[in-house]
Amino acid sequence: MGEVTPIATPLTETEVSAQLEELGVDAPRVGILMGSKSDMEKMQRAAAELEERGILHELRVMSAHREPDVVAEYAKAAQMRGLRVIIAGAGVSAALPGAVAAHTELPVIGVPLSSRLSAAGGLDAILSIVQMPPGVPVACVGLDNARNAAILAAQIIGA
Ligand code: RP5
Repeated sequence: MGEVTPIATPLTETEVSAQLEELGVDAPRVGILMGSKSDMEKMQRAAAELEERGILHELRVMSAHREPDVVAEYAKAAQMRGLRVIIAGAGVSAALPGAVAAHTELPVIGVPLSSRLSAAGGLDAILSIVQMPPGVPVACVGLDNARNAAILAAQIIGA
C-alpha cells in the first residue's frame, strides 16, 4: 500500500484574490495595453486617471496582429501577476481587447481609438470591439475615451 497524499481543497476565487493581494503589495492592478506607440497619447489619459486615484497600473504596447504571441502570453499571465482589470485600446481593425479576452477571465475594457487610418471616423474600431461573439465579452467605452475606461476599471475593482 502506497502513502495516501491528502488532496488540497481548491481555493475560492475570493481566496485566490486575497492571496494575490498579500503577495504583491506593489503589483499593478490594472494593465493598460495599446496596439501601437501611436496610441500612447490617448491611452495615457487612462494612466493619469488611475494615478490620480492611487491605483497601481502598467502601460504596455503590443499588437494583436503584429505580436499575437506576446498578447496571448500577457493575457494568460495577467491574473496570476495580480492584475484585476485590463484596459486595451486599439484603432482600425481593433482586435486587441478581444484577443486579450480570449486568454483571460479578467474583465477587459476596450477603448476604440481614432487614428490617421480610421474608416468612418473610428466606427471601424468601435464595431471591432463591440461585436464580440457570445461568451467572450469585452466592455467598450466611447471613442478615444480612455479616461472612462480607467473610471470603469476603478469601479470594477472597488477602489
Ligand atoms: C492599430 O492601428 C493601432 O492600435 C493604431 O491605432 C493603428 C495605427 O497603428 P500604427 O500604424 O500607428 O502603428 O493597430
